[in-house]
Amino acid sequence: MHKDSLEDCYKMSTTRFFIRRLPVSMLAIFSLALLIFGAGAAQAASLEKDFSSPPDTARPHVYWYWNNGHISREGITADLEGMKRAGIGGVMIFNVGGSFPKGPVRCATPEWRALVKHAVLEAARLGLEVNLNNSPGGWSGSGGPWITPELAMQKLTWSETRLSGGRKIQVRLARPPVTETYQPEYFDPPKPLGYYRDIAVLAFPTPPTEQPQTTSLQTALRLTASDPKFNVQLATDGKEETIASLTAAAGQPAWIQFEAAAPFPARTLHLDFSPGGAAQGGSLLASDDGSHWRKVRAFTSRNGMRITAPFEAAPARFWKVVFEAPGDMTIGVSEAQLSAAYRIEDWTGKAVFDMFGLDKPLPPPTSAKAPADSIIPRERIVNLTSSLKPDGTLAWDAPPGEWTVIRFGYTPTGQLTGTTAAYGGRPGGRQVQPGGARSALEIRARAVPRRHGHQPARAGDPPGQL
Ligand SMILES: [Ca+2]
Repeated sequence: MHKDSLEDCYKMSTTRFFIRRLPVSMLAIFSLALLIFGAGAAQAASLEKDFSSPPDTARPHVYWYWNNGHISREGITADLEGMKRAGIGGVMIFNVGGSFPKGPVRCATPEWRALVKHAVLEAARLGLEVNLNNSPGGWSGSGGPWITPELAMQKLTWSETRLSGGRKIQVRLARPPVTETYQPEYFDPPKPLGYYRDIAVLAFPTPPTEQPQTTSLQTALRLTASDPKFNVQLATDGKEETIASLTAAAGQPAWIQFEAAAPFPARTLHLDFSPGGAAQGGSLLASDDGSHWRKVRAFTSRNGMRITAPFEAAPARFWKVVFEAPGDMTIGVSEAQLSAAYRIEDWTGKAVFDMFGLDKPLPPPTSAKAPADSIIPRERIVNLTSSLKPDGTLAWDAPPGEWTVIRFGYTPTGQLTGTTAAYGGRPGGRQVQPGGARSALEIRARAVPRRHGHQPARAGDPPGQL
């Protein structure tokens, strides 16, 4: 639009012209005057009145924690009457467990439901609103005792079997590691679980670095450490729960060392740490004589749990892991292994098998650097799933060569929701995969009376499912 016609347009309306040219402060005064001397006078009076005596719709709501079954009719009434006196407008009932010892009323029992009903009716009497968190057990909207093992959150698990081909094979494949127990409630002893289902059986030619002649060299490595009290057995027994403590001498670095009788073609360093006992990082060094060292690579503990660090280096007789750690810190080594097999850097983190460190960036993919003899061509992978019998026996006419057979399955993670309030006489809460949430919501819906909030309850009201 042309400038002149734009001006004309403004002049067509005196008010608009006036307003457009007013400074902002003048506009504010003009608006305020309208508010005070017009209809705003009544509004101001109402605002003052509502401020001194707020309507129910403006009153605050609060969380109302029911601490692990410590609830009673008298307590509920006293709480609600106290909140009413304090000006509270409504509550959200939130059952929690956590570190509270169990109280007399267990969550989701008929007794508990009767108390929820009592709370809702008492709130209605007092003109308070009631909301319920969408799970009976605290932050456990995704799980509870109604979740059976097959609905629980699962993880992949597998076992490996090495065998020589060129013959008809009949072998029992080991059942992969399974979550055998879980602890359903805070103070309860563990209960059996042991749920497992097969997914697939795959076979592939065993890479040369993982064949017996190499793995036997790996097994023969001698492990020593800077700390004479370091328990080598605990660091090499294959169990995460057994831990070897490594304490540095004052002013000296802590280290462990692998020694071979002949140059060993190492390709991956594996370290597992105890919870809270991880080194911040460190370096891997190699030597031919145990005196003159060359640096192979550095590593850092991204998640404080585990390190899988591949590298390319010439075979050497001595391999030393030097840890970075504060001088007074004791490192807890669950497992330490130097392997001739190549593994992808931090593969357990990339597969989300590690609980921690997910907020930190993963190392870049290194598969492009993988040695050619460690790569398994897709076309060499044989699917043997249909040859697995229910008892775990595999019948296979195996082609010549060394083979690795992997039996994949799944088992519950064993993780529980928290802070789960105690449940009455049921197997206990398990976290679930999506789909189980519907069950949680159904349980919740059944607990809510059909009449609540400001609607006063009357004799003969439908009681819902309480
Ligand atoms: Ca161990």
